[in-house]
Amino acid sequence: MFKKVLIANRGEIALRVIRACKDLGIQTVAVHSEVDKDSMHVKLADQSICIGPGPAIESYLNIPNIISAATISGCDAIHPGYGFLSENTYFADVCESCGLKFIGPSKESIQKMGDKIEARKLMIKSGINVVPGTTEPISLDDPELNKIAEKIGYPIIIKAAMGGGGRGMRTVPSRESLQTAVSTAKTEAKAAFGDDKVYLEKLIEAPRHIEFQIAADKDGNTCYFPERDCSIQRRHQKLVEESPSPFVDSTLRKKMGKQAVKAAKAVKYCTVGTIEFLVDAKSNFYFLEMNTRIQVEHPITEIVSGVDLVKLQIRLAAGEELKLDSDKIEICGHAIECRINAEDPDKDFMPSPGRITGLIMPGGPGVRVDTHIYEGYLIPSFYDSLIMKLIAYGYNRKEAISRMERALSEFKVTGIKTTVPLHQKIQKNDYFRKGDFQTDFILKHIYGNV
Ligand code: MV4
Repeated sequence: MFKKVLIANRGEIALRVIRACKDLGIQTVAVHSEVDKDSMHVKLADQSICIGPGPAIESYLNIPNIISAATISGCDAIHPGYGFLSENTYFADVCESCGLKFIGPSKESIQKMGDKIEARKLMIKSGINVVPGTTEPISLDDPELNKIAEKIGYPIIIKAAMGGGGRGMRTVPSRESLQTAVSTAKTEAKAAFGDDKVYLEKLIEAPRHIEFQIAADKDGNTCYFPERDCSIQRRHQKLVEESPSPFVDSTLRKKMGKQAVKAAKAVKYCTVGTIEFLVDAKSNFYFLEMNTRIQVEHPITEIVSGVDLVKLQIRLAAGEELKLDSDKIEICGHAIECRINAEDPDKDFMPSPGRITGLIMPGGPGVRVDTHIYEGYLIPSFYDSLIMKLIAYGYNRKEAISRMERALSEFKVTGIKTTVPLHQKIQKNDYFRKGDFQTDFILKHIYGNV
C-alpha cells in the first residue's frame, strides 16, 4: 500500500480523498492555490503545499508544480479527483515516469475513451449497443454525406469526437439544415477542443441518462454496481442523481451491467470508472461514453452498495485484487444526491461567490453531507460553484425523498445565494415523486411551472 498520497484537487472531493487515505492509514499532502490557503482540504491534510496563483491553469492544472510538490514531500502516488487533471493522458504519463502512481486508469484507457469516435468503434467491435450513427469523422466534401444521414434517419445529433458531457453537440431536425449544422459544429469543435472531428448519431428523444459504476483490477476482474439515474440535468450540468433508478428493473439492470463490464474490459480498464448509457422509452439502451475517473455522484452508489469506492480505487491502484462479485452486491435501500451550487437562481444561475457569514448544516438519520464549506469561508470565483453534495437515503425512495426535503429545509446559509430553492421544487414535483422523468424534466416541469 502507498505511504503518502498527494491530492491534486480542491473542494469536497479533496476532502473525500483525504478521508479515504486516513481510513487506509496513508499520509496525505494537499496542494492549493494562493486563494485556497484557508480551504478545508488544507486543514485536513497532514501537509500542504502552495502550487500557484488562483487561476487553475497556474495551480491545479500546473503539472510541473504538482509533480515537484509530490516529489519534494516524498509521495508515492497522486490522486487527481475529478475535473482538472483527472482525464489528462499527459499528466497520467508524467506521473508514472516520475515514479508516482497515478490513481486512475492507464493513459491508453483514458486516450481510447477520450476520442468518442474511437470509443464507438471499439464498443461496436466488442458487441456493445451504441446509438446508430457513423464510426468515422464526417466530412463536408463527402458526396455521400446526405445519404449517410438519410440512412441513420432524422432527427440527427452531431457530436464532437473530442467533446463529451454535452459540449459541442448540435441537433439536426431534417436534411435542409445538415450542411450548415455540420459546418458550424466543426468550427465550434475546433475552437473548443482544438480538433474539428465530428460524427453523427440518431437523436434519441427524451432519453433517460443511466450510468453504471464499474471497478476492475490489474488482472481484469471486473464488477458493476447498481445503476445511477442522472436524468435530471440543466444545461448538461447534473442536478440530482439517484440509485437505483426508478425506471430500471432487475432484468434491465443485469443486461446493462453486463455490457458495462464488457465495455470496461474492452479498454483493459483497471480502476473505478463509469459507463454512461442513454435509455429510450422502450428500454432500448445505448452506450454513450465512459468516464475514466471517480465521479461527483459516487456517494449514492456507496450508500446502496455499502462499498467505499474511493478506498477501493486506492487499493486497486496499489495492485490489490478485486474481491467483489456483481451478483453479490445487493441494493440496500435508496439514495438521492442533490448538487448544491453557489448560484443565483433569480439571475439565470449566475455564480454567487462570496463569504459564508452564517451556516447551519443539515444532518440526522439518512443524511450524508459532502462539503468543504464552513462559517467564515470565502468561496473563490476561480473554480466551479459546487458547494455541497447533499445525500439522503432510506429504506425506499419515498423515505429518501422525505429525508431530502427535511435536509434541504434544515440547511441555512447566508452571505451567498444557492440552488436550494430549485432543489426544493424538484423534490416536491409530482413527476419526480412518481419517478416519471427524462432528461427534459427541468425544461418541461420546473421552468414551465415556476
Ligand atoms: C444524445 C442525446 C440524444 N440522442 N445522443 C448530452 C450529454 C452527452 N454526454 C450526450 N448527451 C446527449 N446525447 C443522442 N444520440 C441526448 C443527450 C442529452 C442528454 C443526455 C444525458 C443527460 C441529459 C441530456 C440533456 C440533453 C441532451
